[in-house]
Amino acid sequence: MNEKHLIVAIDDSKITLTQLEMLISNQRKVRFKGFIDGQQALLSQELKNAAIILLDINMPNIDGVEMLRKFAELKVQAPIALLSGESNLLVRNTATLAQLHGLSIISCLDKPLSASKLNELLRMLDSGLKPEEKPMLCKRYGSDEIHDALIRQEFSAFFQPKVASASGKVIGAEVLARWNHGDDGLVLPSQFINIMEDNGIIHLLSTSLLKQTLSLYASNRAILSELKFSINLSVIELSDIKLPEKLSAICEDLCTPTSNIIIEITESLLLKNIKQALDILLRLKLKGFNLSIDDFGTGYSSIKQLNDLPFDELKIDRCFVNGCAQWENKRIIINNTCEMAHQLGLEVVAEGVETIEDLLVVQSYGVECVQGYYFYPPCSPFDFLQIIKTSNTQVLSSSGS
Ligand code: G
Ligand code: G
Ligand code: MN
Repeated sequence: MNEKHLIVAIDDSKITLTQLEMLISNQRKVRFKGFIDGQQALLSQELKNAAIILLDINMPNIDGVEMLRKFAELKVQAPIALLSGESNLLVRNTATLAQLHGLSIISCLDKPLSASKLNELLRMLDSGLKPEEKPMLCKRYGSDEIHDALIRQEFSAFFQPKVASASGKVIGAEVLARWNHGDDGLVLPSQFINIMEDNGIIHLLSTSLLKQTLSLYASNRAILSELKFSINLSVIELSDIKLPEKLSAICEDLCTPTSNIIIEITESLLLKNIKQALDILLRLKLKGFNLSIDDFGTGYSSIKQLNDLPFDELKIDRCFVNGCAQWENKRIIINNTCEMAHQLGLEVVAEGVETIEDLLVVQSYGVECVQGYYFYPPCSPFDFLQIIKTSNTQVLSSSGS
């Protein structure tokens, strides 16, 4: 089996392809395939096997914009780096379009590509594409299978540490569901959350994860008592008028203050049934829970509308955070969101911080808390406890010296 990463480049300039081929031939862990014609690339097997696709935007027969549309139709998974002769608004807007297509744009590169830029790209390839984080996109699970797995308690809570922007201290964690599937290994939420929602069983998952989190907390109070745990609730669960009582009863049973729990609700759909949502959110607040608005910026609500809802925290979606050092339009959105959120008394969390450059940008806008692969990925309860044991003593000893 060939273990080398395959880099595919599509560019109508033969010089560019030759130059890329020469640069890449110096690398041990990668191989290269260049296409001078987009149509040929679309029909090729290489496109499916690519680890990265380098795509020229300006091509005569089939241009980069059309290529991206075809990539989406073919469900191309590989991250894409856009190549262009000049970096301008057109490249940025093309990247936005690709994201709307659900494609992942990792970079925009000026031509000619330098060896250092290429190395940066290869480093991203090594760090960003961990196989355990790659969803198994082909397999679909049935609702009965998922329901049985819930009863067998095959879903477990993973924890992604949240870090205080100013001190670097771990101040909490987001609880993320993982399915320990007997045959398929660790299955990610994108393969079961929607099905659970459609079949009215999502509350079973939330309850199970809340109980697992509270048990972990109760047995490790000495190191966890100061931390806040964020649980994701589906908007669908806000149709259960008894939700606040149910969740607070679970906290009481496991002797954990509700003030240690943050409830995250995604922005999209939230405003559909505002009357009922507000009733439930207000009573969750009265019972002591903290409320967070998740994936902010991806739905249709304005921050003004959200002001009517009793939220404590706003999480800026990772599509704005990721690459904000590079993209001015992302920085403008983050800056404005932070400003308004702070005026409304909300704390801001930046999700999906992967690089030091993006971290510095969000810090400069006064984001209180950050979450992302730059610090920690989602991890098992065991790994999470190890992190807490080591990280916070490190912060203490470095701040004390
Ligand atoms: O964990 P991942 O890394 O893949 O999470 C993907 C998405 O699934 C996130 O948007 C997250 O909000 C959602 N998700 C993860 N765990 C849960 C859960 O327990 N309940 C709900 N409703 N959504 C979850
Ligand atoms: O609920 P929400 O959509 O916010 O869930 C967080 C999701 O983001 C999870 O799927 C988690 O695995 C993922 N995630 C966390 N940190 C990063 C990161 O730095 N980069 C990327 N690409 N995803 C991340
Ligand atoms: Mn979340």
